[in-house]
Amino acid sequence: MTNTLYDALIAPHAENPAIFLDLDDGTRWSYSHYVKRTAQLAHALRAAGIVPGDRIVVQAPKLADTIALYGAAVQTGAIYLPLNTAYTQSEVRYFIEDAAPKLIICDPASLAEMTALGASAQVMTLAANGKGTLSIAGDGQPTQFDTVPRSPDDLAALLYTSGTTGRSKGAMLSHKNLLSNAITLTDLWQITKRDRLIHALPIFHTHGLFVALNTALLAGAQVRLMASFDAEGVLAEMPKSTMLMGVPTFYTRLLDDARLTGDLATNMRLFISGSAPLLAETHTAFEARTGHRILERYGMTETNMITSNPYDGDRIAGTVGYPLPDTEVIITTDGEAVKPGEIGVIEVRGENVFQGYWNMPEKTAEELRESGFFITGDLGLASEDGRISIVGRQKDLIISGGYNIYPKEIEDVLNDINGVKESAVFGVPHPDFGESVIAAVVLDGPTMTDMDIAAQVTSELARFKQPRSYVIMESLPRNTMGKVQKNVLRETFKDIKTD
Ligand code: MLC
Ligand code: AMP
Repeated sequence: MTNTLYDALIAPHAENPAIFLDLDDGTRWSYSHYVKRTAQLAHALRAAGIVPGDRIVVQAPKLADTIALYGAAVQTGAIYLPLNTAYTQSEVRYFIEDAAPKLIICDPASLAEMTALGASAQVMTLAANGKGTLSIAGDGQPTQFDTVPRSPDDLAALLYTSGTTGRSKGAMLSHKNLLSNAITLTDLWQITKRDRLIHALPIFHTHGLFVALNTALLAGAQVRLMASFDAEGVLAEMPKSTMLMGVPTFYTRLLDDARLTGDLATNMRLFISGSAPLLAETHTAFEARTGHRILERYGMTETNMITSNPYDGDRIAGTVGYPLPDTEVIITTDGEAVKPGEIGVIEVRGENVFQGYWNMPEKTAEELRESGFFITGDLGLASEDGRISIVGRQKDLIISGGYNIYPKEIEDVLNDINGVKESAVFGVPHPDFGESVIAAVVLDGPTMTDMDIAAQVTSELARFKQPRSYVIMESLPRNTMGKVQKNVLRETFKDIKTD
């Protein structure tokens, strides 16, 4: 009996004494300890009634136990559903209603509201100090668990990604989707047990959860698990580490710190950037300062990683490199492949591509072709030798500090405010976050200020989605078809002050 992910990522470490997790408080978890703790939490999940296929919603701090919980979900055959810790109650309600989880794990501070939202779901807690009812339920349990068999096509995770319609879609990721990508990346980036990864990303998204942790587990690498990114902490870890995975904001913030030098980074082997476009100037400045050329790669929640610049060979600023081995990329217009050098939509096919959207067969059919190609909504071109550059997005999307923000979701919230007639949300360049969210608002009456609007948005939207500036307009610019011209708004307000 096999369990695709567990057998490859976790089981081999049962007797491995090497350090897996090196935590902020100086605590270190060996790989074998991780395997044991995963088994204890698997018993806790089973005691909570979890059976294969059940969804477990996790909105929990970044802890070793959270990573053991991920392992325990895999080991019990459950579907792991992590949520951004910044989401408001109103945002979380949707995910819980849509995914109908059997169990919710949350911070004790959210216990009452999660219990109210959770309907029939059980709720357990995991606090930033590691305490909570989940930990207690795991303590004292046996350190071995009969792993539940799971085949390559069974689901391992459900990751929600916002959509252009304003409704988030749950991307169904199978054991095979996750494992195939981890194997490819570990091999391509030459990750081994000699590596020590500085892990400063959140663990509720593909980047920090799968790209970083699945590859580390596969290779047996050490992970310096930092609760969150701070430039000073990352710089302090560099002399003892070999790899960093980050969003472009990590690199601009590191460059803002004079302590980043080539000497500090001599032990480092690889700096990887993704989740948002890395400006060529950041790439160049980073090389000038440290001697390291950042390796940029491109991916999506639905597809895991799609392309990567080469490990050996030219890492070219402004390009996202070549399709990963076993991953096909085509550039299309109206579904037809275009010639090298021509711009079109990036489509991708391979074992890494998800199984469809949870409960949304029509959305799945729109974006995932029967041929297996997934339509990313990113615009790009391929060079003669197959190197991909991303030149824009077909989808109306803002990426701020690596977080995706869909304007439609913000516009829906704004348009629901009494006194707001209509709105248009768009992104403008931002030196720290890459892009920043701006809202143009047309009022029904004269009495509202941007402060009034902002106050009403706060309880609805996570902070990172909230507009950083509002412009009150008489009317929105529209083309002859009546469509709001966001390009005009972006151009008009490109220099607007944001915090
Ligand atoms: C935090 N804030 C943000 C923000 N992150 N605002 C806009 N965009 C963001 N990305 C807000 C907070 O609410 C707060 O508001 C203020 O900024 C400071 O918060 P903080 O807690 O101090 O966070 P900060 O250090 O600023 O966080 C920035 C960051 C973080 C870049 C370190 O956002 C981050 O870790 N991003 C990584 C996202 C990620 O993992 N993406 C991968 C998606 S997977 P105020 O008002 O209180 O100041 C994917 C696929 C792929 O895309 O290819 O990888
Ligand atoms: P998500 O939906 O959070 O998984 O984000 C996926 C999106 O992030 C992609 O569709 C791209 O638009 C964007 N993205 C990821 N990596 C890169 C990159 N290296 N360069 C530009 N955009 C990227």
